[in-house]
Amino acid sequence: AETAPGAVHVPDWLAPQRQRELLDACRAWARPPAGLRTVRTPGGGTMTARQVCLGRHWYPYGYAPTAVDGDGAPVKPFPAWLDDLARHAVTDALGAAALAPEPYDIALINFYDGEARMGMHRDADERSDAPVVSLSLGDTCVFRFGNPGTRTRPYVDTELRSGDLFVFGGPSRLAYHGVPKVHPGTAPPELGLAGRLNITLRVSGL
Ligand code: MD3
Ligand code: FE
Repeated sequence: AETAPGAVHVPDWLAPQRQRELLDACRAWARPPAGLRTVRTPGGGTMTARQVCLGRHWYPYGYAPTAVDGDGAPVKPFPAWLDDLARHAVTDALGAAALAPEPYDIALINFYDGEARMGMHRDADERSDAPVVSLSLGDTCVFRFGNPGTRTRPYVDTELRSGDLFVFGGPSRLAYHGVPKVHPGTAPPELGLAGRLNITLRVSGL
C-alpha cells in the first residue's frame, strides 16, 4: 500500500524462513570486529538504537571515506545477495522502472530494545536518489512519516511488523521519518528475537 507518494509498505514480504535467515546474518554481522556499536551524535548525545554498518561506515552525518568502524576495524563487506534482495524489493514495491543502475552497496542495521527510539530525521547522506529499502524483524514498532517537506505534524503513523518491507523512493526519499515507539514482546515467538531489527539497503552513489 502507498503510504505517501513513492513510499510503499508491503506487510509480510519476508516469509518466516527468510526472516530467520536474515536474522542469522544480522547476528553474525553484529559480532566484533566492526560489530554492533553505539553511535555518538555531534552534540554529545548517543543514539538509543545501536547500529552495524556494511559496506561503509556511517556516522552522524556522513559516510566515512575510510572503511573504519567504531573499534578501528574495517567495516564488513556488503554481500552481493543483499543487492539482489534490494532489487527484488524495489521491483515488487515500485516496479522495475524505479531500479537504480548502480548496485546497492550499503546496509545500516539498527537494533532497538524496548526503550530505543529514533527521532524525526531525513536520510540525506547518500549521493544517489535510488529508493531506500527497509526490512523489519522482531518487535512491532510505530513508524512515523512526516508531512512531506517538513518534520512537523500532521504525521502519518503506521505499524511495522516482523517481515514487513517498506520502500522509499521518489518524493518520499527525502521525507522526514522516525520511530517513536517499539512494542516489547510482540516479535513472532518462533523467531527468538527480543527487540527489533531494521535493515536498510542503500545506494551510496559514492
Ligand atoms: C524514509 N530507520 O535507518 S525504517 C534509518 O526503523 C531509519 O530503524 C528506521 O530511519 C528504523 O535511517 C526507520 C524506515 C525508513 C528507513 C529509511 C528511510 C524510512 C526512510 C530513508 C528515506 C526515507
Ligand atoms: Fe532514516
